Amino acid sequence: MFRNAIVRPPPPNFGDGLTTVDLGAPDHALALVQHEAYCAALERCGLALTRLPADPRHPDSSFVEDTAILTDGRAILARPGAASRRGEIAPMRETLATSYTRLEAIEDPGTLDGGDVCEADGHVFIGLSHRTNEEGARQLAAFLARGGLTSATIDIRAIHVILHLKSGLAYVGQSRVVAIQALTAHPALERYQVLTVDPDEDYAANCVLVNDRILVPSEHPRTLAALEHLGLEPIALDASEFRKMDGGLSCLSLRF
Ligand code: CIR
Repeated sequence: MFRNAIVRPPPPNFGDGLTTVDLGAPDHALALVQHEAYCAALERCGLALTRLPADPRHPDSSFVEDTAILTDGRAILARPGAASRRGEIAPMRETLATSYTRLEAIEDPGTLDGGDVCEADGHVFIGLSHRTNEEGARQLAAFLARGGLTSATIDIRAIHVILHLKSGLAYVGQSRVVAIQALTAHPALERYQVLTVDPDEDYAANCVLVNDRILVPSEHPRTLAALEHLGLEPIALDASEFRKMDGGLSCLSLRF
């Protein structure tokens, strides 16, 4: 059960952030509207929000999920694979210090983005990506093991349609995952019921289970219907402006 979330709105220079997609420049005013709707949805799911101020020093800083990994009572600061995002960690350390007595951190030469970490009821999938390296994954696995959690790595470096593991994989409870086709047959998912998204709807694999609701990007009707079929209650949210910067719904909050 999540009770809290940390969010940070996109700064005016949000379009100067990193992106690999060619969807045009994001509209900042619209991104703010979409971010506010996202925050309202989290509140509807029962979460209390810590709203951090926009940080123009770091254009990608609205993607707070990448800065830390939060499990029951434990927190570890990430070490982003992109050098331009490393400065996002110190402010997050201060924020998390108000909720966590002990903070650990991924150390050099490890790199790890929170978007590569997918928790599934006590078991954690760690993506090896162009952002998260083997050393970062090893450090995280050791940290998780100390808290009684198991983990497995999933190498996504050859899957060019996703930036992070969670761009293509979501845990939706009761041993069920939503995944893009390229991940469906991965041995790490053997024991799970896999709902494969239609290739036209890859972006919807980044959906977010928040207590008894699930956040889904709008305009992905087949995924939405499939989730409803599983008995889940979706909240559809437009994330078009974040998508232009390679971001999805999960990236926009740290939930704990
Ligand atoms: C980046 O490239 O780091 C940002 N523009 C997007 C990060 C998206 N985060 C995520 O998928 N967890």
